[in-house]
Amino acid sequence: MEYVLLEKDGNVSTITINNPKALNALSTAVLKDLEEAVNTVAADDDTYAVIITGAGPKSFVAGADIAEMKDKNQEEAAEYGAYGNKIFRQIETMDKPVIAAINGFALGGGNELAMSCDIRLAADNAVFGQPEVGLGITPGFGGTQRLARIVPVGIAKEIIYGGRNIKADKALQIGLVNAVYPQEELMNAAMKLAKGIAKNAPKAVAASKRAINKGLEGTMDEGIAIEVDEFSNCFNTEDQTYGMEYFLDKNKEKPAKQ
Ligand code: CO8
Repeated sequence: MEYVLLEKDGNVSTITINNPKALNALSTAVLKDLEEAVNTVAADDDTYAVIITGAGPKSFVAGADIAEMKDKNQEEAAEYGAYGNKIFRQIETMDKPVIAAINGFALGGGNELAMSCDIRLAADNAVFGQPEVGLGITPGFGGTQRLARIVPVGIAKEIIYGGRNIKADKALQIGLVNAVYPQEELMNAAMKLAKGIAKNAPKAVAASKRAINKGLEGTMDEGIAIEVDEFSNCFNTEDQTYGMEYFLDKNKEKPAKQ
């Protein structure tokens, strides 16, 4: 892959978007590599948690590639939007927790990529925004939908209609990110969180992700029914058998996770 680095540390895979000439903007070529990396980690049974970040000290992802987008017609724009959305939806729905480590600009498609991840951690130099209306378009990789679900709807509208960027401290205040770290500490913090999650039963973490995500799409009763399914299915896993046996009998040897 030319535009994405894929690394593995224990059970944690890190996807780094690397398009330095355009502050890691998402051209079709970058999206293709991102898709390949996402498919690879999604299919890797030994990856229990994933980190997505941007290469370099300045930018996570500065959005879709404006130079490439500029001359698209309506049909081509819809195709480009659908392609990005397909990849982001896969990140959102894959059976592994995904942490965005936001190391600088997260604008337009960059903020949308971060929002398709389960958890967002930011460096203190991070800048967030949906500047699309200034370019004469709406957000196109899910920004109108995800931002309005992650932060209060009035705040989402202010950010999207205003097209004004916000800094990391404001992103923390509105709940767009979980935490802000000094730039040089961001990746260690993301890895520590990922490894902490990866210590738990991966099937139970995946089931929790499905229950939360699917539950949020429906009523409370539907959500509870989804949780009952996911919870009871866990009783077919060795993680449950051994997890509970180990809790009750500390002399037992802890087995490898399923
Ligand atoms: N696309 C293409 N090139 C970019 C982008 C981008 N999004 N962002 C930066 N670059 C390029 C610049 O053109 C520049 O190239 P060059 O060196 O050849 O002149 C290089 O990266 C460095 O950028 P700057 O010189 O501008 O760096 P600054 O530090 O001065 O500014 C900013 C950094 C503030 C991040 C500035 O580059 C900027 O505003 N970038 C654009 C941000 C933006 O508007 N992003 C949203 C794009 S639209 C979008 O994401 C929609 C998603 C859904 C699309 C679906 C469509 C169907």
